[in-house]
Amino acid sequence: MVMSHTDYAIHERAFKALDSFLIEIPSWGFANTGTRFGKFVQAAAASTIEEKFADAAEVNRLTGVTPRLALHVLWDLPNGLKDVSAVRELERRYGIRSGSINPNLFQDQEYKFGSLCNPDAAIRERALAHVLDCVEIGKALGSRDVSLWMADGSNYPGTQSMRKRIAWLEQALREMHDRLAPNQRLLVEYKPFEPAFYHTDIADWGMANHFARHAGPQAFVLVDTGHHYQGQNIEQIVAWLLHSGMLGGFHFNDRRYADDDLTLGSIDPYQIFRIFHEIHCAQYEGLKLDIAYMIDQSHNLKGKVEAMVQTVVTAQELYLKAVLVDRERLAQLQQSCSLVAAEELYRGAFWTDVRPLAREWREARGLPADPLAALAESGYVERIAREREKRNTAVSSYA
Ligand code: LRH
Ligand code: MN
Repeated sequence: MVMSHTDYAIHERAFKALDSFLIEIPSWGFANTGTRFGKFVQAAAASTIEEKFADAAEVNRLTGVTPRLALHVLWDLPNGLKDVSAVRELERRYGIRSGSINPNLFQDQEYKFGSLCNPDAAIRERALAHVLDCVEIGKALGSRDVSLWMADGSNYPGTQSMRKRIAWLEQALREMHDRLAPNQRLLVEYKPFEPAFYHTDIADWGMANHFARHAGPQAFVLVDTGHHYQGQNIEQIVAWLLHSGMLGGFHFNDRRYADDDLTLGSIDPYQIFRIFHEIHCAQYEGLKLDIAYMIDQSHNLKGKVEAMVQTVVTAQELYLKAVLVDRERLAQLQQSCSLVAAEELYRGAFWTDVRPLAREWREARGLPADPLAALAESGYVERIAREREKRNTAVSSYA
């Protein structure tokens, strides 16, 4: 089939985009997770760091775009720096590199009233020691990003000084920043509420932006798509962070209500398309970007490896749809305020079925055309379920 010049240009643009699109997967996405109302155990779930690397390797074998695994320190390196050599061994054995290092400042009992924002200076010190350990773990593993989310906040008005907590956190993040190696970055993740339900110390992009700027030039903002109030224009926040050079990365997931951590594109695929459009426009207009694309989901009901493969494929497809927008033509229509024509061009790309193009790219790169079908044919999930089911038994109730 002879391709027209336009088709050829689109084909080249699509292949170039898919070649550059890598997405990091979370170790915790393979583990048995639940809600406060319970956890439905899956026989195939990963409960050791080795099993998480094995599952990540399977996802990368099938998709070719997930060479890095995000690690959550207390869950994956419970002994901190002492676990680094074991993780390096797993990296070699499974061909998967360690990705972002996620400190855990929300699990320990002493963090009841906060960690880096706790009124008790000794508790703040211990929290700071943990994040500084995470910086050292990142250096030892050659990971670039230390990705910080804090549950810190309060549940009742008048019970905490929000301004004192701002000052304590500014100080701690500055000390953390100053410990970073030249190639490391600190990503500051915001979240409006949960588990705190009156105030959260890093509640929105403005606060995260302030703390990142105050910490230093290697600190940036991380946008978790599930961490926004209903009706918030997330792609506008992304446009602002692109404009100010403060966009460090994403935690992709989907939601109907709050931080539901559902699989990407399952509720509002158009949301992710609108975000990718802002990024492609910025690149098209010459902005030098360094964005960490990461998945942050908890697969409470779907099969965990299946859900991860489905999510990666969906992310590729939405990234590709946004690449197809004719930016030159759109800029003209925006300039002439040709609203309907601009919207039809923009939305037209979203309506485009890019799955044949994505399949073609996979075949050209020696990858399974349909990763989900290849996973089913591989028998991988059935095999790990047999190997792991004895360890994956039912859990105790919430209360
Ligand atoms: C908090 C969050 C954070 C992770 C956790 C697993 O809601 O998004 O990024 O540490 O989920
Ligand atoms: Mn997150």
